[in-house]
Formats: sequence, C-alpha cells, structure tokens
Amino acid sequence: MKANWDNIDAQITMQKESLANFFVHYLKFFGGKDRYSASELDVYNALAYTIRDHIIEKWLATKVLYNKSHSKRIYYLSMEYLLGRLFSNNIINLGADKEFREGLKKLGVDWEDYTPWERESALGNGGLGRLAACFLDSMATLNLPAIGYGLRYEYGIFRQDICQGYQVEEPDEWLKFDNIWEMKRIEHTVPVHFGGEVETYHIDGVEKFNWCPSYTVLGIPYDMPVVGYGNNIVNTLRLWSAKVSEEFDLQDFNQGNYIDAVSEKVEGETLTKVLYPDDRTESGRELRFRQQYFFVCCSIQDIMRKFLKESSDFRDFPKKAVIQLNDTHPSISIAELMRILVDEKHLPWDVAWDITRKSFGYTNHTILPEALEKWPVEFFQRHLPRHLQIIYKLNQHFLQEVSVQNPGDNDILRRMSLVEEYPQKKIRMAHLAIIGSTSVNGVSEIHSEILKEQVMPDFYNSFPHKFNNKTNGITPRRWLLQANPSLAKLITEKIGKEWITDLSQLKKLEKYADDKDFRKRFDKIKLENKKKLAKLIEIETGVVVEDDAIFDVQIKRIHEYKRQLMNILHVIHLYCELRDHKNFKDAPQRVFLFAGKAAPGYYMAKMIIKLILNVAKVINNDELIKDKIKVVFIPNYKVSLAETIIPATDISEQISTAGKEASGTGNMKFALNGALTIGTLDGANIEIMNEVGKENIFTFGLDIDEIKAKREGNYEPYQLYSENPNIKKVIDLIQSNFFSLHEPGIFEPICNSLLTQDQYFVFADFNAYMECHEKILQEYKNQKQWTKKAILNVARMGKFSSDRTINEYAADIWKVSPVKPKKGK
Ligand code: OX2
Repeated sequence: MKANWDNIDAQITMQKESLANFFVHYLKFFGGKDRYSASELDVYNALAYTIRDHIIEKWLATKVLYNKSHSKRIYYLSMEYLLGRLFSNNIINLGADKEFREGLKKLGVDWEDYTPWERESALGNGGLGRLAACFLDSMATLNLPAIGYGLRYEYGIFRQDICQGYQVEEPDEWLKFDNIWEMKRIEHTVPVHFGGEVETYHIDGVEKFNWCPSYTVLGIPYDMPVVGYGNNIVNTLRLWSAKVSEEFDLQDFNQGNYIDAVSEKVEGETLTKVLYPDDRTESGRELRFRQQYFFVCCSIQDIMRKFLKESSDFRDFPKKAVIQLNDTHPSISIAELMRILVDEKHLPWDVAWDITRKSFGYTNHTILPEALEKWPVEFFQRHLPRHLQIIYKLNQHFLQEVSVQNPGDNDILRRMSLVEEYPQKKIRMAHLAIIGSTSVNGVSEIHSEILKEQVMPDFYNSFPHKFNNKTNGITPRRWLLQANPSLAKLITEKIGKEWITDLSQLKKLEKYADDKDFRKRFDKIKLENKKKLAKLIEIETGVVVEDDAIFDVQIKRIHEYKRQLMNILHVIHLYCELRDHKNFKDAPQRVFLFAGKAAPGYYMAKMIIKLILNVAKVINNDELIKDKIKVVFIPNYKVSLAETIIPATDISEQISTAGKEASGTGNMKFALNGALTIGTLDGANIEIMNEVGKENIFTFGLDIDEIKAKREGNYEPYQLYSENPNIKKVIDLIQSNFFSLHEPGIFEPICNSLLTQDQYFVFADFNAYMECHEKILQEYKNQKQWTKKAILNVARMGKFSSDRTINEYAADIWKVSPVKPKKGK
C-alpha cells in the first residue's frame, strides 16, 4: 500500500490552542496515569512531550526548507554544550507561552510549577560550553542552516556536594529518567576505527595508504531540537553516543569468549561515559584523546554524507560546508578530513589540502599555556597511526614554506613546528588548527590582540589575514526574557519587544534612567528577585540573609586566575574592620555570594572552596558584627542556579588577573540584568566598560602591561605582605587558624603560595580592590544614582547579544546567509 502523505501530513497538526488537550492525551494514554496515580514527574513528562511534539512539525519543516535552499551549511563542532533546562526555553522560543498557559489554566495546571522536574543537561564545564549553547540559540533564531555536533556523555559535569567544607564529586545521572528532548537516529549510525597499522600500496606508480584498524566502535546519533525564537525554525544538535557493534560481540561470543566480548564492549562504550571535568588543564589522558577522535570521526562522516547528497565533486566542499572548531578539542578533524579525501576519495594531496584549509575555522578560547592542547605522539601511534603520518607530512610541507620565508632561521622552525620535540614528542594541536583553517579568532578584542602579539606571533606574521576577533555574546532569550521575566516585561512595555531579537534596541531605555517611576519599578523588580534568591540561599545553605542586602556575587569555575581568593581575603578584611571599629551603624547588610566547581584534581581550587566555607561559618555566626556581612557558598553551581542568582545581583565580581580571562560571558549576563561590575581590565570587561561608560562600572587593578612588567621584574609578594597592614592582618589571621581551629594548618598551602609566589598578583591588586569596594559602598548609598547606573548598564548591553556575535561569524568567516521561507508560504 502506498501511503498518502498529503493526508498523513494534514491529519494531526498541533495548534498552540490545542496543546492542553495533547497534554491530557499524553498523561493518560502515553503515561498511563490518572488523578490517582500521576506524580509530579508524570505531569512534567506529559507537559514536555506535548511541547516536544509541537516542536517536531517545525523541525521537519525546517529540514525541508534548508534542503530546498541548497545553502552552505554551518557545522559547529564542540566537545561541550552547557544547555541547562530546555522546557521553559522551548515554550518561550516557540511563542507558545500564552496559549499553553491559558489552555492549562482550565485544568488547574501551571507549567512553571513543574520545571524543576527537568534534569538539567550539563555537558560542559563552563564558559566554553555555555557559549556553544548560546550560539545554537542565536543560529536558530537567525535562520542560519547550522548543525551543532557534540558528545552525548552519559555523565555530564559532576554534581558538587559539600562535606565538612570540602567539595565532593558525585556523578551527574542526567539520563536516569527519559530524556524527552532527544531522538535516537539509529539509521545514521557510523563506524569509528582505532588502532592497527597502515599498509602502503601503489596505483599507477602513486603511493597509496590503507589504514587497517584493529577495532571499531559505533557512533549513534541522538538529535536534540534547537528552537529559534519566534521564527518557526528548529535546528539540530546532534550528540554522538559510543556503542560497540553487535556483530563484533557475537563473533567473540560464538567463539566462547563471552567475558572478553563483554569487557571489550564496556571498554568501547566508556568513550562517551563521562565529560572530562578539568577544564583548562591539559589532562593528557588517553581516553580523552580517543574521545576527541570518536567525536571528530562521527561528525565528519555525517558532514560528508550530507555533502554527498548535494554534490559528488569534492572541490565544492568548501562552498557547501564550513566547520567551526570550538577550541582545539575537535582539531583532529583536519587530519581526518585529509585522510578521507586522500585515502578514501583518492584526491591528490594538494587538492585535498586546499579543500581542507578552506573548510575550517578555529576559535581559540584561552591563552593559559597549560590549556593549549598537545598530544603525545605515542597516542597517535597507538590509536591513529595514519593520522600521525598525515600530520607529519603536513608539517614537512609547512616547515618547507616557513624556511623559504625565513631562510636560515632554524629557531622559527622549532617554534612553529606541529611537533614539539622536548621533553616528550607531542603534536601541538593549536598549530594544526591554525594551518588547517581559513580563520583563527579570539573571543574578545584584547584576547585576539594577545593571541596575535604574544601567543602566536610567528603564525600571525605568516598568515595575518587569518587572524580576527569575534567578541563573545550571550542569548537575551535565556538570560533576560526567561531568567528575569519581570524586567523583560517592563522593558517590553516601554520599548516594544524588538529587543528580544535586536538587543541594540535596549538603547531606547536610556531615557528612562531619569524617569522616577521607571526607576521605582526597576528597583521593585530587583527586590523581588532578591527575595527569591534569599529563599533559595536559605534552602540550599541554611543561611538567612536580608532581602534588601547588597548582593555581591562571584559565580564561575573556581580557578586561581579568577581570584575568588582575592575576594574572600577582602571579605576577611571587611570582617576585621567591623570587629575592630564597630563601624556598622545603619550600614546595609552585605552578602558575599560564591558558587562554582573546582576540577576534581585541582588541589588549590578545592582549598579555596574550603577557605570560603570556613570563613562563612565564622563570619555568619559571629554576633559581634550584627549580621552586617554574610558569606554564602551555594553548592553545585549550574545554569539554572545562575538564572536565579544573576537577576538578583547588585555587584558582579569579574576580577581575573589582567590578561588571563579570554573573554568572560558571566560579566555580560550580570550587566544585562542591571548589576554593576567590579572588574579588572581583562577580557570582555574592557568592552563592557567602553559600552556602558567608565562612570557606570568599577574598574581597578593592574592592566595587562603592568602585570607583564611585574612578571618580568622581580615581584616580591612577601614584601607587600610585610608592608601592607591590611594584607598582613588577613594573612596572619588565617595563619593563626582562626578559620581552621579544628584543622590547624590546612590553609598553609594557600598562604605559602601567596607569600612566596602569588602567581596571580592577588597582593599586588589587593589595595586597589579594597579601595574600589569602598567607592562602591559609598555610591550604593545614593540609591537613585545607583539605579540610574544599573538602568544604563541594561540599556547599553546591545553589543553583547550572541546574535551580534553570530552575525559576525556568518558574514566574516562562514559566508552563510539566513535561509528564510519564501513569502506567502
Ligand atoms: C573559556 C574562557 O576561559 C572564557 O574566558 C571565555 O569567555 C569562554 O571560554 C568562552 O569563550 N575553556 N573554557 C574557556 O576556554 C577554555 C579552553
């Protein structure tokens, strides 16, 4: 029987108005639940399935639209996506909020009550993964034909518990219940080979290579819809999961090798078991290396399959596809594409290289030397012998060019080589990414400059045209519309809703900074948000804070360069001042809030958490200071927590050592929600300052050049300690075990590291930081001025929409235009 697709397509369509009916259908007939048996989770599931199905029609239509357009596709390769919860976000982006809410009202159901039942998708460490998630949102909203590729880790970033003041890591079992937002696409399963050796053979006198791998793992794709805002577009995020092939098992099984077969299977499937939680440190782990290749191999095969539907001439490839590498993590792609073109498609080397180079873009996210990936040659030998040959050959050709350009300069060859010789032979993945891409970009103006001038000057001299900047951004849908609905509503009431897709419209709010009534409403919203946060703090930590306290917040990964340590030292200083001078008459309460995870193997970062928690315990319980300071560490920082904290914040701490934070994106989220920044001249802080105006941000501390000078001179932190009574008092207090009575000496490593090295110049910036905070406190007293500044911050954040960032990528790097349905369709 031949299906009648016209009838099938027309049969059931989900109008927004009928969503509530579908909800009942799901609850009853899919979930098998009624009033007696339905749990809250059942209700959430039914709600989410309803929304998912509403998405699917648009998803299918988007695929048809893109296929008909024959447009070039954007392939965004990222090992991390920090999506957060999707349910609310999807409803909002679909524009179905009103109808769904009203339909459900008759049933006495409010969908917002059920959002906490969604298991958060946290397949990333921090900024890099969250950026990828914001980019997906923007690409869909801008009608860009883009696919995100990633890995479907069974365990995302660990859950952080606090046990006696120490971080304890627990597995994040986000897939324990159904994941409603994914669809398994078994038909697009691909094989991924590893190991073995390379055979050489000849065709017509030309040397050819054949990789004979020793084992194979399957990559199974799971697709997640990425809903554009208000444009009926639904893009795809395709996540790969590793599975060992059945036949492979059976073969061994039949030979009576059951145990071996099962352990091979377990071994193969560990590839996508867990996300590596040590961001920005080179973990050098073999499993991570194999994970990267698994990811790359699956994604490139999928891209090839899509390309071959459009053309069989590989010279067209760069016209049909652009592959953006989110850091070097997927940079083995360059060797993989070469291998496919040369070994499998039999293209001449130079032709293949030309195609490859034109197809990739590389985004660098960090200049921390410990984060620049280098993989031991022996890993390649063991797992990817053919890729190693290809990289060697690329290197040989590349160094030949370099030596022609720089005759007699052997040092430059050593510096630029893809291969590091000492102390261990390693492949420098950033070098591979640079030579294999048309574009190399940094993520803020200053970072892109540092990249050109300090980190990769040789490459910049050789390929100046490749280097460019794309300042990061954040999606206003999640970070204002969803996270701060009351403020979003107020803004829309005043300037219309265009800001949601054109954030520069916020400029129109500037005039309301002088409007008394507007300021009053703005303040009221902040206060409501603070009340919500105060409740959450009490639930999560047991600490009671006042609703109208000053909320001073530092939430991000715990890292020495981000200087949570400077923040807590300053809190200790304030505490001493209060105790000594009792100068707290009519001062408002100040809440210093911290949240963030430390990499499990990062000892110093974990001790910083411990210090914050111990200090919190002492300060929060000291009656002498009459609750004037509260210190709070909220465990298990995640996207949903950020969504509650950020709208309630007064002061946003962005205090990294100048030159260390490539961009930062949290800084943008806070300012967009009306927090004022205290920040160093680092990363995107500088651009935020340029946008909001120097008078509306609090900057302090050494700038990049001054830090550099200090590092090159002889910086003596001990001298600063002995000469600066404030620093001395704080350090002495810690060393006296005032905060560690029952564990004497535990903070010695922190103090020692500060006194002898202070790698991140905490002491050097301490006074400036302290003075800056004093200024803030003074300014906070003038509520009217403060609110004005906060409003101007919101009004001037237009630049930091990820829509702006993505438009720049699309125009300058990808050369892809939006695909819109023809009018009348
Ligand atoms: C982060 C950077 O540290 C941060 O500054 C930046 O805002 C973010 O990426 C997005 O670009 N891992 N995480 C990062 O870099 C690496 C590597």
